[in-house]
Amino acid sequence: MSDTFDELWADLAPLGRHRSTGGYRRYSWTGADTQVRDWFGAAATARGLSVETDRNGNLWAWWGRPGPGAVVTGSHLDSVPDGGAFDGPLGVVSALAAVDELQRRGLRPAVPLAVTVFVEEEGARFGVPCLGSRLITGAIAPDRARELTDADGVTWAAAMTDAGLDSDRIGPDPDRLAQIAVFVELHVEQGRALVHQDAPVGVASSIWPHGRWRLDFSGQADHAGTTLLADRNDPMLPFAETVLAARSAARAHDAVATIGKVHVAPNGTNAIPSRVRAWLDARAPDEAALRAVVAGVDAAARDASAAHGVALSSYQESFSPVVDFSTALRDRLAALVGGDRPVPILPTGAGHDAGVLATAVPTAMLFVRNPTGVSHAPEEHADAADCHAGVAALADTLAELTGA
Ligand code: HGY
Ligand code: MN
Ligand code: MN
Ligand code: MN
Repeated sequence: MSDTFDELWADLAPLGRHRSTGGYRRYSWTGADTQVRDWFGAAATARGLSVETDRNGNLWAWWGRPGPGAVVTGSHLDSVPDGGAFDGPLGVVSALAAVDELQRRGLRPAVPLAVTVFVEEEGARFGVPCLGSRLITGAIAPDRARELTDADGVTWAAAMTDAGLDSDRIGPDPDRLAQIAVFVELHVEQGRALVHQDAPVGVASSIWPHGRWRLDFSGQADHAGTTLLADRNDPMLPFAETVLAARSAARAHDAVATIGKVHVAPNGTNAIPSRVRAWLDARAPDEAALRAVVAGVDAAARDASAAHGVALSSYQESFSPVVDFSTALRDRLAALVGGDRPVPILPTGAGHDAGVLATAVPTAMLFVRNPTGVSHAPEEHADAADCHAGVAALADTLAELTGA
């Protein structure tokens, strides 16, 4: 089993990696995305799986005819800017290696089994995370998805069309959801709980509620050298105060808040900006705390904008309610993969397609130990032995759930 995982991993690893940062830039419907989608299609076909693309651009590789009672496993291949190698791909590669393991054991699923790759999980190019799974479940309106744009103003519809798909067909896929008896996603842990509990594999209990908000601070562009301070309406000032306010609001509510993406216009050294556009990513253990964090940030942004004669407009771009995975399924997997050792059952602050699908079908997640906990960065890592333990756990899970 480990050799097929290692081979798959070695084939995928170079695709979409940036030579100077070592990070991944696998953005939906770009050349790098085409490379990894083609890699997946070839690897799945080589295993005798039949590959299809659904109306929303998600990939499905079937073992057996697609049909009701299906057990589905998979993740995503797209990345954040300069992301790590494991976030997403570990779930896809482990799923293919788990199919190899079932075949090596001479097992055949008694129900259809599918390996999936969901599009735009990170929302790195078009802004809304888990777009592919949100479209399937109806969590986002097709027209809104079609009109999402990237930094260059390219719409999801245009980019999808350029990739050879028909964006007119995107939208809810109830027939496909009706086929799914259970969905299991394996993912690298984005934290250090498994390190602290000295376990290679864990099971997810819940996903924190989280969301993304866009804040537009609009001021007056002017000359950096000739405009007196008293005459300025500089949007950079309320923006800066809002960044600090986000940190204190998060601390006050045992939450996390990040402003990691900013667009400054016109972005000139000697020009006071006309506009600063910033994105807030906020997450908390419960929705009341999350709402309190966002309200705190919004109030601070409004007060600071008024004080500097700057206009503020804010938009909620995405919101994900708390996800509590099915305890029966969660405990069944923990017993199955743990053997004689208890398996850690962990909450996470990271969003996943499994969290979106959990609104429609029974869903579970397996986590694989990440020695440093670092994620969304080139340093993200999982040791080979732990990756192989994850494949074995996923293979055991699929064997059990498919009645193989
Ligand atoms: O942002 C997240 O939580 C996930 O990595 N998409
Ligand atoms: Mn991620
Ligand atoms: Mn992920
Ligand atoms: Mn000049």
